[in-house]
Amino acid sequence: MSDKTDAAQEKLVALLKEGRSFPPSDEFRRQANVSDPEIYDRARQDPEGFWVEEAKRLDWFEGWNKVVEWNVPWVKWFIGGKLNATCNCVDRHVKTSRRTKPAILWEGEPGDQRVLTFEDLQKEVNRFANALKSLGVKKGDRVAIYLGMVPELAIAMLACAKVGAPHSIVFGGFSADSLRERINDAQAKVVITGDGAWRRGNVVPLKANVDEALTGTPSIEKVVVVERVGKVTQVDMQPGRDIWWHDLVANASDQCDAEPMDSEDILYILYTSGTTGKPKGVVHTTGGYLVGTTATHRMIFDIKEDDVYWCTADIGWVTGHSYIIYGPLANGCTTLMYEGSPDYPDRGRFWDIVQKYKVNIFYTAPTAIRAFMRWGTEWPAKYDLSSLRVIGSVGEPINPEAWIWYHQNIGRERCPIVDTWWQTETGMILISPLPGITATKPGSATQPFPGIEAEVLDDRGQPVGPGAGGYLVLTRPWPAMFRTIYGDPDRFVRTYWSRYPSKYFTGDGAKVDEDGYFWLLGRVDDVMNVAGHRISTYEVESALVDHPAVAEAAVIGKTHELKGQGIAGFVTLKEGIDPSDELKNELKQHVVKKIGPIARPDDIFFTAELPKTRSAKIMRRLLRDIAEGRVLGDTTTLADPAVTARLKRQYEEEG
Ligand code: 7RM
Repeated sequence: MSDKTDAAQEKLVALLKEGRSFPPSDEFRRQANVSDPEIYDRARQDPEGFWVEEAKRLDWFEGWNKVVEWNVPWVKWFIGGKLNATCNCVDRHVKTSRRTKPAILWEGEPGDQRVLTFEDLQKEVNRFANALKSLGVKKGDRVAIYLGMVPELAIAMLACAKVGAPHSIVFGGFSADSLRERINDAQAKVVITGDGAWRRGNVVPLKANVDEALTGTPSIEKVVVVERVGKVTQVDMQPGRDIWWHDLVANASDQCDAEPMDSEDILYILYTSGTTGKPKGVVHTTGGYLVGTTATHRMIFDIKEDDVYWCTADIGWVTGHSYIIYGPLANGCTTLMYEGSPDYPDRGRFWDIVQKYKVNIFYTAPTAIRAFMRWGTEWPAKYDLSSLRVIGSVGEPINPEAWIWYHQNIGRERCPIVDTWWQTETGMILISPLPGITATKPGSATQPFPGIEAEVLDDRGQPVGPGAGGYLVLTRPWPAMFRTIYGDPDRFVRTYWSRYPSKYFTGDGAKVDEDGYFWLLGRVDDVMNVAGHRISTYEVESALVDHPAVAEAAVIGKTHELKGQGIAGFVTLKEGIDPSDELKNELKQHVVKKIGPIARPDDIFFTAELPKTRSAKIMRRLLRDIAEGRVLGDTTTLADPAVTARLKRQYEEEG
């Protein structure tokens, strides 16, 4: 970082300490989609009316006869309404002047490019929808998708939605074991994958992983394989089961009628980590989800007809579902999909893409922003970023320093920053600025979106006062909320609706300041947030204990400069096994094998014993204190306090 920007940043950080906020400029406000704060009162007084207005912007085959029904925790929205998500994201735009407008701008990793207009997209989606039908996929059948960021991923999702088959997308960075578990939980009939995916010039062997996963997935009948990496990889096609995408669509018609879906029919299932080892299949339905994602996308990102919008997430996560595909396309917006990494071929790659496509709205994660900061201001400085109008952040709390850096070096002190809080479960953004209204404060996601009611409660369910920490809950239903955990309604009730009666428990800590602004404080459960990815401590522990050398393991999230949290594992070995650096690496690799590279522990620490309560529960809180170099918290419930004291000394010595 140059001295000049250092000084500028220091000045801004000093201003922050005085509680400075950043109101939208008059210029921005004048052109904003939403600029009148009365929207908040209007939505509070008549939330149903507010959402109905948004729902009317979509195309429905049949209207609803009731807006919402809430038998806590079971909710339904737009009851009796019939629609199809793909008709809304694609077909309806083809009937307008958007027909020849780019729907998807695709930038591939090795410099490949593809532009799909809404009409192109419609044809591709219809062909693949017909192909799915030819494989026997019918309304209600689950389809697993395990692909990199290629256009076929978007096409496959929209084709599933067109025929009414819920998709279950599994991030391409997950292992064969993780894929198998998700396929089996959803009882998927078909899996769509690729011969491989590009990652920094290397190939991720998607098809080989699928073959391994499919050794134990009786529900799978067919595998569709997209050719992406070609000759550089060898794939085995199993006759009768595996079909190339291009062969399948070669003779498929580009005409396909949409399946009319009930508002409450499942649009997709997406697995996310919880506090146990088993991932949860978050269920999203059609009507409310589309209303919620479309409205938030239009208002929060201030979308205009000719905008180029780029969300850098992978479609394997919810951010990609809601804010690369469904929200943007339902708004008829041009959405950019990038296959590669931010630092390949060099650290200017993102800014090169912004310049090349004249990106207007850019939405990324704090972990990426921290990496940009470390790489230095010279990278963005080389590029013309003047097309940018709104920039966003999602995935974890953004530290004020990173916020300021983003504001100065990417937003060039001109673009409002929207720090958007939400979850896989919420389906849509729930806490965020409206860029034409809200004065932002670096590090705060600011205020609940119109129609959303949030509270911060203490252990007894009482709202905490300004500035005090507590648990974030949501007290009213919103249209895009998840409806259940696939196949496990009890877990849905237990995890989210039992802590406080009639209130949705988010699992996040938060505080509210004197101005009513929300400050998110991170997870309060055993879920880690590693570079914006949700990973449960228990999943990693299970993977470690699965290794024959390991007797017991405790895993914690440890503050990490770039990733927000890194993964630290405290491991006790079986009798007669000697600790070694080779074994550490082997254990890390074992976790990669079991879960995927995103769960690779940063540190493994061997210990003879773990701190436990008298009822034999591992006290991760104390392990966190040790790993962060803090004074140990309350140790009165420990079975043997000497174990912890010894461990702390050993940790400090070994560093
Ligand atoms: C969209 C997404 C959800 C968890 C959530 C939080 C954290 C997400 C923010 C944030 C502070 C934000 N879905 N989180 N956004 N924390 N400020 N703007 O990330 O299901 O993968 O994760 O992420 O802890 O509970 S997710």
